[in-house]
Amino acid sequence: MPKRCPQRQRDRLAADTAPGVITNVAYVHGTAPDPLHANNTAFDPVPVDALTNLVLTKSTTGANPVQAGEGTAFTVAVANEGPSDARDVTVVDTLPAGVVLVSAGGPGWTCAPSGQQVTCVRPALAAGATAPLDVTAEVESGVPDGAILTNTATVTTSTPQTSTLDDTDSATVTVVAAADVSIAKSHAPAYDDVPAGSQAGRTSGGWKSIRARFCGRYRGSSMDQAPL
Ligand SMILES: [Ca+2]
Ligand SMILES: [Ca+2]
Repeated sequence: MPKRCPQRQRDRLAADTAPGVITNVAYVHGTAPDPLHANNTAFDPVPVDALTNLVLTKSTTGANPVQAGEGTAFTVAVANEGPSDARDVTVVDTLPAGVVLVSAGGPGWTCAPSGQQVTCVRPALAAGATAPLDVTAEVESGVPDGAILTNTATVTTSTPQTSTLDDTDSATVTVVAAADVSIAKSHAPAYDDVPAGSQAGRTSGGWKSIRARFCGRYRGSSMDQAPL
């Protein structure tokens, strides 16, 4: 009866090990004559499953409050808590009405806008790594003062997760409507040097031009005329 000598060995699989089956092979040989070599090798197939947990965090990194008609920025951070690498990682960022996408991107991400959404993908995210994603946008000039706009992003992966409750996060910006209003007045040269106390402008039917210019956030009339 041959003497058995059990041995234990623990190995850690690499985080990027693809799901499937790996086979552990052990071989033994000795110096003494062995009449049967067929039993000197053992195979142990081990099924491998990938498991991960992505956590998405969204924050406002641009102007907040932001003036209507101006830009702001958001950052999305996707962290992989492991233990496995996450594959086919996709972030969908949805901008609220009144906000127009300017740009989106980050190292390792490929982004494509579609309407109020921008979809960013990457083939994998290593366990323990964090992948930032920057989104810049402009608030439309007609958004009313005091409006609170919410930007929401969600991450998905083809790798099974331990939790999907932390896959979505939102960030808000408060809108401040402001207008840089200026006005310039002028009169026709014929009414230069009008004597004090006269109403030359009014009795002659002349017109005074009043130009009002609204710079920036509000759309309005740029010129108005009124009789003296
Ligand atoms: Ca043998
Ligand atoms: Ca998750």
